[in-house]
Amino acid sequence: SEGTLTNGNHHSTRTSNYQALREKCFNLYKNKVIVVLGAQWGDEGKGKMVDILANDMDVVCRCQGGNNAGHTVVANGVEFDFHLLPSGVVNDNCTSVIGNGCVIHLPALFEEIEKNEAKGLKNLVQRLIISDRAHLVFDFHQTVDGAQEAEKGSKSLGTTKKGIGPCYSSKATRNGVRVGDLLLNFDLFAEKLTTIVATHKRLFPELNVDTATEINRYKGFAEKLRPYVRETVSFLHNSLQQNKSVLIEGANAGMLDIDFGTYPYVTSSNCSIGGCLTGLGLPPQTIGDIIGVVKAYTTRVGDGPFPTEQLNEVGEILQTRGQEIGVTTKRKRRCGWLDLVLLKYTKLVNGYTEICLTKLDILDTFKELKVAIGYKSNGKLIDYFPSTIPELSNVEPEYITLPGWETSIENVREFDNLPKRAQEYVQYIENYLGVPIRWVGVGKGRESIISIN
Ligand code: 2SA
Ligand code: GDP
Ligand code: MG
Repeated sequence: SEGTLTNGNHHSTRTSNYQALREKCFNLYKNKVIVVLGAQWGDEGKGKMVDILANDMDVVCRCQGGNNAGHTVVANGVEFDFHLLPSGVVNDNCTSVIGNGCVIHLPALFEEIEKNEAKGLKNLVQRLIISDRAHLVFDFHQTVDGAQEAEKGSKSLGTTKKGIGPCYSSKATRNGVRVGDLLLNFDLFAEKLTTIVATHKRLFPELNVDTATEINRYKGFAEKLRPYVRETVSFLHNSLQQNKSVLIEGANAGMLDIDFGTYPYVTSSNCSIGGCLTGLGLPPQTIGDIIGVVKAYTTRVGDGPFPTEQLNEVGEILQTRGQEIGVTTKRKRRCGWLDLVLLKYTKLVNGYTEICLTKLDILDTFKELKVAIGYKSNGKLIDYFPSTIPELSNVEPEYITLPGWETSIENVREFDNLPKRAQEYVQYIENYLGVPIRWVGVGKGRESIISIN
């Protein structure tokens, strides 16, 4: 009878519908989203990778973090440093999206827009879209960030003091103020701001906020912001439906992820693949290539364990040759040997399909290179990445020593033209991780890249 699956005809119709629809659900859109993620502790050179790919992209999105990030792009000899703006803004044909998972300090956003317009980037208002669901970072969040760091003293996290943690805290306690709140009903916005300031004043009695002045200031910001804001979930899905190419630029990195990083020495967002989905409203079927950006050695800015750190001449050479200085805070970055144990772990979480290996040129002068290929904990090799600070702080890295190439590679553009020993270094990483290395960076500029395929 009607509606039962035993009826021959009906059964076949139902089956073919089911299969066709299921197929459609698996293959939502023709184009898949490309993702660029930091594979270590940040500053791997994501900005440069995004800039190279953005040439062929219609849309470039940020999905998490705020202006704690610092992404450098050197395009046609001009150096840009982006903090909240997606690095895709360098490309005139790209639309840039700041997604719902991001946190925005409006004064810094306007400053960044103005600074880059002065450097020659045109018409940002026509090609920058900001999610109405993104949360606002207020000045008091930044003050609280600094106060919490000061309170921790020698146990501080080494944050950028951009208010990232306190803002994501407000979001999680559901006291946060979103971009949409500022634009829709200003009285309601003022009420929310008053409440959140009062809450913070109770927690931090020394906090000095002139709420009335702040409300007034935001009245001006609201009108300045309005032309950029829209609902971004439908925008992105419509773009994909129209076969537009979309790229996600991860900020910070896997080891700074609030769940998978070296907690509590992490940032306050998911900087791994999960953040791409939650920070933009994309289902997993939309994700295609996941590019892990790996620096040819390891750096970390901020506090927390770092098993392959070299507090010696090696670390100093890496720091100076690599110009390892924070883009946002100008802090010197801590430096050490490449850590493949760490990379294997972030590969598990992120599922890289390709790797971009950056800054290989920085290793040009070394006679020998060490690479960590195992961790010993309490004298035994372990087959997992430690999840606690005490265990990670006490692991003993096991190193392999590879010969250096001791010659400049900055002008090489073909993999086969790299010195044999440099090829072997790259090959070793690829074999260990089982992920193809598709690009090798040999200098700062857009052109300083070797593409392998
Ligand atoms: P926060 O400010 O709450 O996100 O800090 C928490 C930890 O996350 C680290 N963090 C970073 N690590 C590397 N690069 C970042 N961006 C800037 C850069 C950093 C800078 O590109 O150089 O200029 O110092 C970044 N942002 C956050 C931070 O050091 C803490 O360990
Ligand atoms: P991001 O946060 O991952 O975008 O990286 P940052 O911009 O914070 O730091 C990377 C630094 O390395 C920047 O100064 C880049 O210009 C530079 N860089 C990127 N790739 C290479 C490379 O292959 N060689 C050299 N020498 N510098 C590079
Ligand atoms: Mg950076």
